Amino acid sequence: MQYQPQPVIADAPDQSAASSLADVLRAQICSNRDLSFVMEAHDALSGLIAKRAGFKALWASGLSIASSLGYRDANEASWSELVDVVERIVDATELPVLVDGDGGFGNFNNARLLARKLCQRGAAGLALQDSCFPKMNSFVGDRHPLADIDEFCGRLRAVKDTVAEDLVLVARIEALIAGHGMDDAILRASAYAAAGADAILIHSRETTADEIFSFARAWHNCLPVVVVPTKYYRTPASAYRNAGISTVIWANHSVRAAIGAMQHVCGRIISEESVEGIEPHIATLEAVFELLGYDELARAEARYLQIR
Ligand code: SPV
Ligand code: MG
Repeated sequence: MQYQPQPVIADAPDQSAASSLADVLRAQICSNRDLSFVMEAHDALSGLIAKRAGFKALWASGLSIASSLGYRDANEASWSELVDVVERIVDATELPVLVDGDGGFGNFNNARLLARKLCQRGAAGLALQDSCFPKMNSFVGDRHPLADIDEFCGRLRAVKDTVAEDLVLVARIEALIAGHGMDDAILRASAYAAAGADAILIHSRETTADEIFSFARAWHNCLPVVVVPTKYYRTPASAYRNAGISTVIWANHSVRAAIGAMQHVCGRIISEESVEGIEPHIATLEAVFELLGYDELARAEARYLQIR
């Protein structure tokens, strides 16, 4: 039988796009000209849903990933579990993913190892926060010991020396969470900028964005500012634009939506002993197959399975 060359695969992933995800993320986060929005993902499915909704970048949230793995957001999940999840999010979505790396899982050495592994798995950025290991979620309790400034700068420099421009490095300041006040937050921002951070994430547990805006005024956008409006969720996007904020991270809203929806459905099924009532309110199987690209598999089967 004569050999027939096969056409190239139309659905093959665009490798050239994958290699520049850090540049794409940098263009979003490090631009003060327009406000960017980054959406939480805790697995490939939530990443795909965010992509379909129109988000151009994802936040691999420590809280959300820990929750979906059944851990508390207190460094119970290991760095290798984190990078495994990140790899699936990147692979499925081909979007730039900014990874919540907590404090880097230890000292400078753990932080640079994490950064190298994240690069290998296709992450586009790493947010490192100035907390001690093990960290505790910023909204839990009042004990949030901060890292020494010079020690944390060592973590940032080690990451930068290891991955250079291949990862966007976001230095996250927990000074306001820890009750250290604005002067310490600004001091830390200056030190982290000098240590090589590409952007500053200033975190707050206040229910208004006032202290975030005070920080932005005092900081004068010396580096782009990233914010996480989890507690000050009533603040409109226009206020961030007016303050020159570069990026807003919606940090945990998909996992919280999923928890609410699953609790509701499980509750109804157990009380009604039937799934009839909830069927119109949940995703159809067709929607699941469409989201996960089963049509591509059907086309690939037609091309490769040689069914006669
Ligand atoms: C996360 O998403 O894990 C964060 C943001 O660090 S928050 O939980 O809001 O502190
Ligand atoms: Mg976190």
